[in-house]
Amino acid sequence: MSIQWYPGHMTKARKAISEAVPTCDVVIEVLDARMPRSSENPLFADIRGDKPVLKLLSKGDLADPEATREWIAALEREPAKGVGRTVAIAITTKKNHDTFTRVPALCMQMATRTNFDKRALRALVVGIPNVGKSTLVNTLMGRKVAEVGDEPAVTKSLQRVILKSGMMLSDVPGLMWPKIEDEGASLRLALGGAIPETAIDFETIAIFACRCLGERYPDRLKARYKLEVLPTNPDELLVEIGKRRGALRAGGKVDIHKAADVLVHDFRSGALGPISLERVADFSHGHRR
Ligand SMILES: Nc1nc2c(ncn2[C@@H]2O[C@H](COP(=O)(O)OP(=O)(O)OP(=O)(O)O)[C@@H](O)[C@H]2O)c(=O)[nH]1
Ligand SMILES: [Mg+2]
Repeated sequence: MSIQWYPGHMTKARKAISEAVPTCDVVIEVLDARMPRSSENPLFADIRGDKPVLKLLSKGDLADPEATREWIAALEREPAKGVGRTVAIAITTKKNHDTFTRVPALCMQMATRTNFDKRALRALVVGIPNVGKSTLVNTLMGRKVAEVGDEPAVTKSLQRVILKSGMMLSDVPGLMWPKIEDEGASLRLALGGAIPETAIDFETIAIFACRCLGERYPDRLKARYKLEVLPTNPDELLVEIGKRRGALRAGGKVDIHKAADVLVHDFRSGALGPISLERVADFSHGHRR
């Protein structure tokens, strides 16, 4: 299964991003801390060329802290294309003050342009849809200037803002790539909320969640849904979750769509606790899940 979801505004966004890169000092690439690898759009490496890149693992509160530490170390080990090195940090709206102070300071350190007032540097915020780019721009501005929403493709065009410090930030629409070939990556992105329900069926996402979380975080599922034994079959697990959470149709039969809704929303909201769908080790030694 591969996913094709590339709405028209993304073609325009890709062009706008490519045009904005030459005049920016730093590219801030926002990744989803729960799935840093799948949320890394392969187009960005080409588009940004050799501009310094600050990788922000967003939604840090929703990810497993140990996995996030491993990812930061792994991302920082990756060779940078241009001058300097790749810098990665985790951010979360639970610690806005940290983001507010650390991100501009890192951008200033990373900028390579000489003979200019570093307070006036220009940063371009890129990333996949729904990863938290506009939220970041609002945090750095200290007030709401960009539309934010819990669904992909909220931002439809490039928006420039100037921080109090003089730094210019560009918020851009989330960008996907035309065809996501990797099935696991597609499902993780959909579970995380980067791909809309219109492009991938909710039940497929929930069955994937049952399989993936059943393997990685069985105790969380047991605790949340008060299950003593976890069915190993993902379809059966979803039925059990439906029963436990009262996702029933008239007559008492489990409503699978409602059960899927419960599980996916529990994951996205953090009700299952901090969860990482990808670990660095999954991608080493030629092992890819
Ligand atoms: N739990 C949690 N949610 C976050 C965090 N940052 C952003 N969000 C939520 O993620 C959702 C998407 O945020 P946006 O800032 O609109 O994402 P975006 O990357 O601009 O999305 P597009 O414009 O669609 O590309 C919103 O519901 C935010 O509240 C975070 O650190 N923690
Ligand atoms: Mg946005």
